[in-house]
Amino acid sequence: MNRRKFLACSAVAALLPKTAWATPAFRLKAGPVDARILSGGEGLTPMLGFNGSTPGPELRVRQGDRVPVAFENGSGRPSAIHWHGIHLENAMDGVPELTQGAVPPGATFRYAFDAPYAGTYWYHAHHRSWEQVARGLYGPLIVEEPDPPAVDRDIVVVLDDWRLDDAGRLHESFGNRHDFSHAGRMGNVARALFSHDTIRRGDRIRLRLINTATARMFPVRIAGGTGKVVAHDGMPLAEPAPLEDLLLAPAQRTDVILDVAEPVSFGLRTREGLYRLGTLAAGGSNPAPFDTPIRPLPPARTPAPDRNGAVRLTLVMQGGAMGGRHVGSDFWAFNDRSGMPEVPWHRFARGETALITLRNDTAFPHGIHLHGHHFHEVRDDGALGRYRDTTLVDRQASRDIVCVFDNPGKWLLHCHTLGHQASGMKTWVEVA
Ligand SMILES: [Cu+2]
Repeated sequence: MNRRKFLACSAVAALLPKTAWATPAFRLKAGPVDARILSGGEGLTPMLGFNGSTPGPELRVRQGDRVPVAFENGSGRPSAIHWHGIHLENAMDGVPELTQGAVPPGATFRYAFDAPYAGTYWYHAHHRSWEQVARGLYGPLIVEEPDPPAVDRDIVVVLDDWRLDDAGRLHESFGNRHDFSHAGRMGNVARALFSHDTIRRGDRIRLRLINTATARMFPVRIAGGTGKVVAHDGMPLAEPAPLEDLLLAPAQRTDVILDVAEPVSFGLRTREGLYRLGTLAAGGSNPAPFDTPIRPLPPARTPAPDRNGAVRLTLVMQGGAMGGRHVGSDFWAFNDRSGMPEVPWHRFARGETALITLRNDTAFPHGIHLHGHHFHEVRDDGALGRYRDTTLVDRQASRDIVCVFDNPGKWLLHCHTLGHQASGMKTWVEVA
């Protein structure tokens, strides 16, 4: 109930000329879909999706694969697709202001990129993203380890919210200035959507949580089993961490491995209590449950930072409601500058390490995303912490990150509250 399925995408090489692709290719056709967000008996929600569904199909590849994707734009508006978290070649990053032109309605754009690191990623529209992602143009992108951890089920859990009117249609308040200057477009319905929903008591399952919402932070409580957090933003933890309440900012992902004791429920923690996002019903029992400890995922071979030689930079988040300053026609700014500058905020030599202080001088939290790279969060004790592509900086707080800029090209750096990005909170860097 209340669960739409999004199906694994089949390889469709047969539909394309043999000479066009060396490996099986994916096809993503954007277009209108009718989504079942509300429970049965209530109306369908006209949205946009890929291959007939939102979320779009799960693209599942192996680490090191070349990933060709033909994007057919049947959405009726210009668009482009960003492959969030993948360290890919710059021309495939899907950012119309920076790396390509927007794909016109009816046209096809052929993406192709390598997937160097295993993990949980996602793809989403990056043109007028505050509207197109909210309309449903996104899906999961899973890069499997060469030797994946043994589990009974590998389940993608999309966390999202929607702003619906009484008839179940998307509220047409996209680009609302009040949303932009405050916390972004919040939905009035929130759910966890599962790629599979059959589990058994005694199963060991891998849960890949993805926050695809354009604005909502998801404080999530998982009940029904014991488990460990094994990765954030696709990147393995050196040691799995105890499963406690999670917090996912927009675009963040968390992988959990869980031993199922009973139905597994996902709750959104609110001031009014726990809001039910969804439940994996447990049918039957696994006759041979795992009795081994949950092991770390294989480590990613990522570049080692040179902290002694690091360039020091500060990026200050400014503006917004109650921000006490004007930033031109936009609401938000980085370092007194709103929107895309003509020149990059900083140019890095390829392989250069940077220590960047992200300082939030605003009254709202921001999840800051860097394209084409991951970076370490610096812990309070100064040690390198989680390795992420999107980091949450609380209101009136500051966070240091350490990044090795090893991927050449022009990379967007922006708030993933997409209305904040649209109204000023973005910039870019260049790696030469
Ligand atoms: Cu923001």
